[in-house]
Amino acid sequence: MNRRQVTAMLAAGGTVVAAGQWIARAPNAVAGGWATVELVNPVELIVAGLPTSVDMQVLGHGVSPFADAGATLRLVHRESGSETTARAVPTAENSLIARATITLDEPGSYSWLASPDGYSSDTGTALRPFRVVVATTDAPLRGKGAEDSQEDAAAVSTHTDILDSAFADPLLEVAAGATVTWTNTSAIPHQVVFEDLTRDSSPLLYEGDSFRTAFDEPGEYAYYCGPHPSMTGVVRVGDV
Ligand SMILES: [Cu+2]
Repeated sequence: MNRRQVTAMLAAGGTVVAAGQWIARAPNAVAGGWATVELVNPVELIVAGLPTSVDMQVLGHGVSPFADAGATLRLVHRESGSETTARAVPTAENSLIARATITLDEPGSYSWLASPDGYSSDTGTALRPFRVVVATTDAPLRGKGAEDSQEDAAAVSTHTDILDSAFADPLLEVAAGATVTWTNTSAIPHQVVFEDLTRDSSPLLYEGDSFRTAFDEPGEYAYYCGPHPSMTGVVRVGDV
């Protein structure tokens, strides 16, 4: 199956072939279209054990806020893989803001997925990871650039595009240590969300935006587009 056929199939139905398998996804039900979740304020640090309110908006087609829309949040502690769930609910009738109160006791780094109402709880918009810290700690926080500095300049890098309704290379085979860069060449916002939430997902990528990440460990890394979960792909890492 070539790219054009995949694109046509997506337009017709909402299943896509990835790594030789047919994968069915729940349809997006928010007002019959697709939706993303955007935080009103970024979350960088949360203090362990302290209930923290987080405000967000559910955006139709990545743009228009829905009134009275909520979201289910899945928070994954990246070091242990343990999961916590929370609900974001509208702050008032006709409110464009949904608020969640989350309490996390385990310090460390967290990935989180916000699934707008109507999305299955295992798909949704991946939000930027944040850290949970103990209030009394003297330990310096790990700097934001730590991951960049570990990058091996000699590692192979691969580039691929995101099209209107498909990943241009749904199966990418790379050597261990390679860096993959996705660029959204479409006017439609897309996202690269790994099914393994302990991995970094991209923010929402607008036209021309790129996201890159390194794959050090051999294996198969399945991903999908947050707003359009029927768009899927796999990065196969190993000796190829
Ligand atoms: Cu998309």
